[in-house]
Amino acid sequence: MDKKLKLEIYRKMLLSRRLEERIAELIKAGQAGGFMHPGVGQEALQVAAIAALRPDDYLLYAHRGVAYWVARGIPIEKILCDLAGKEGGTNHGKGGVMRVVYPQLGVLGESGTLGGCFPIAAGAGLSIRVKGEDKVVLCFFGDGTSNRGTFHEALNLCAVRKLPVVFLCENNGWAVSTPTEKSTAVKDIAMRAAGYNVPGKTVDGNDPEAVYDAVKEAVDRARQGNGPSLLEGKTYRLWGHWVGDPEDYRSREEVEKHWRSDPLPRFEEKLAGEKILTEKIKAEFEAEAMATIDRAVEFSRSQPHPKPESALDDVFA
Ligand SMILES: Cc1ncc(C[n+]2csc(CCOP(=O)(O)OP(=O)(O)O)c2C)c(N)n1
Repeated sequence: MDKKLKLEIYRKMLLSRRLEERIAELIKAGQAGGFMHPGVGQEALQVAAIAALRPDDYLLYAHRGVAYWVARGIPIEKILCDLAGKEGGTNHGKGGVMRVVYPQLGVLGESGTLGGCFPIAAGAGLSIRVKGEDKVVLCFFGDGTSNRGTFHEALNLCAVRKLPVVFLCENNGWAVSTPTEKSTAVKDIAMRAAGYNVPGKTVDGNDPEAVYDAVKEAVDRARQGNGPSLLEGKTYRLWGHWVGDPEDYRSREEVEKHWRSDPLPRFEEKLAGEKILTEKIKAEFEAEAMATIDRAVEFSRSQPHPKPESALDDVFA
């Protein structure tokens, strides 16, 4: 990563963190609805991986957090409108925050039925092949979701057909209240790559540089026609499964331990040590993030809810 890219990744991680903090406030104040799964602590993995894509590549994100959208460049006001069920959202206020879809930037959405993303990713990969394009699909998913049958079917199909799909697991150690070791027989999700004869790699998901390098390598490989890869970033969900989760299934000590490897201050310190991030730049990024979020909140407040008679618009079948 060059200096410019490092700063851009840091800026987007910071903006994502501040946006999630604001969204949590709005939800707690009853000013936004929907079911928000916070991604606090997983921003390094999400932002750095997306930085390795081309603007015309496809993205299937997982259900956790806002950093995917911030990283891909979806306007913040649209995200807030989706959250508040307002017409200005990417789904015109009809899908909530778990249905952000932005085809202009290849963002194909996610599946609320976890595991639904995998066949869609394989299908997008197949469409690229049929059309003779050189795009790539990046598909995020959680460790719990990797136990769905669709994961295994899609990975096998992509491997056999050498489809350009990069599967990226955000292993945060938990699936709601179930720790990974109680649901999953392998220690590392990437070990499953061997079963499909594709490259598998586990990296520190809280280290943006390690994530970027691994994803870039897998993306380049897929683009050159050499097929899929299975990557995994080890990370941690620092907040609850949802905003308001009592988190009675894990200890305070465990959570506190992981706050000490929070990727945001960690990257901040690294970039400061490399003399890339100065106090002045940091202050500018903070101010810019807050102003962007304030403007977006105001915009979403000014937007109407969708009209009841538009309920069946955009229904294709
Ligand atoms: C098929 C299906 N089963 C269950 C759920 C309910 N659910 C939503 S999030 C979640 C946990 C998923 O865990 P993981 O894949 O590890 O991702 P994480 O939430 O930890 O980011 C579950 C069980 C769902 N949405 N879809």
